Amino acid sequence: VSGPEFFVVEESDARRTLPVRKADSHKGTFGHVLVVAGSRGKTGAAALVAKAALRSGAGLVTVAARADALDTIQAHSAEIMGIPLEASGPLGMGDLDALVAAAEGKDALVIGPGIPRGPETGALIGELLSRVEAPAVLDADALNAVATDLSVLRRAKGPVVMTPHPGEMARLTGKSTKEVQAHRLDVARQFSVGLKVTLVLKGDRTLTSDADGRVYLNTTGNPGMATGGSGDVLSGICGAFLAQSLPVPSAVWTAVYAHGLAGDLAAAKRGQLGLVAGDIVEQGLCEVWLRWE
Ligand code: NPW
Ligand code: AMP
Ligand code: MG
Repeated sequence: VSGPEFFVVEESDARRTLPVRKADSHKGTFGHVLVVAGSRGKTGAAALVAKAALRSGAGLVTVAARADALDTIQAHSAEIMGIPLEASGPLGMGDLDALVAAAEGKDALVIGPGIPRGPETGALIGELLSRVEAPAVLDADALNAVATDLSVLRRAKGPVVMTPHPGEMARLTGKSTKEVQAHRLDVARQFSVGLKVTLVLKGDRTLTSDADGRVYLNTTGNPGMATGGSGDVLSGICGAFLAQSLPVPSAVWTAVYAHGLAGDLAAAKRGQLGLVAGDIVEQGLCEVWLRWE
């Protein structure tokens, strides 16, 4: 821990954040995550988010996706519940009522990995967040969707967490990926303070910057995690921690730490070349929890 506004997250910090599961707890105690993710051709993204959330202690996980993708998403895992979005094409205002209904009673939302994105998707996400109090994680194509008009996020009722990789951060800020990478700390801090969100700038040494400009540096993870779907796993872990009522930003920097450590433990079994995103969930996360229990 170094300086009043800059912290290096230690394993003991992350471990302390996690809730102890009391003997009389039940699935309702651990929250219900709504995952708005996946589409035909990108069903895996939604499955990875949902499985990561289930393996990170969420009580229940429901995926809302287009009907032509939902069966395939659910086929990845028996524990995933589903809500079909009956319209067709990219997500837009026509999906608002269904998503507001789906969000009712949910404790956290994860929006974005593999969603069908179109011209109305950003406005839809803004409108949804203006009607839902639960914390929301925006990742992947939800970030690309709101990038055209970030002001839609100012109406959000609950805490907003955004998890861009450097390419997505470039789209969010209008900078080049190279500029983002050259000034990671300043870019992350300026964005999170300006929009009053918790911003995770991913990559080697992921930074989590909170709405007050405190920045948390992560030291776990390895280049074996540079493989399709790794980020989708992180958004699922974040969603599970938020659904379990961990506050921002500690829910977020703990998720980042655990995700990287899971990647390190999975790489020790698979090798960095052999590592795939599903291994972070299946080979890594449970090892982290065992180590921390
Ligand atoms: P370059 O090439 O360096 O200029 P995109 P995506 C940059 C879903 N998925 N450092 C880099 O740019 C996702 O959830 C579905 C520097 C790279 O070419 C999304 O919804 C899967 N640059 C959708 O697909 C598994 C970096 O960004 C470009 C960087 C598209 O997501 C895969 C790629 O980013 C995937 O998760 C870094 N560390 N990281 C499934 N199984 O269904 C990234 N970049 O164009 O936003 O595409 O991230 O693949
Ligand atoms: P995404 O590009 O959205 O799939 O996210 C990739 C995930 O893998 C992020 O959590 C990154 O921090 C992580 N990752 C990718 N490359 C590296 C690396 N070289 N070192 C550590 N973590 C990485
Ligand atoms: Mg991603």
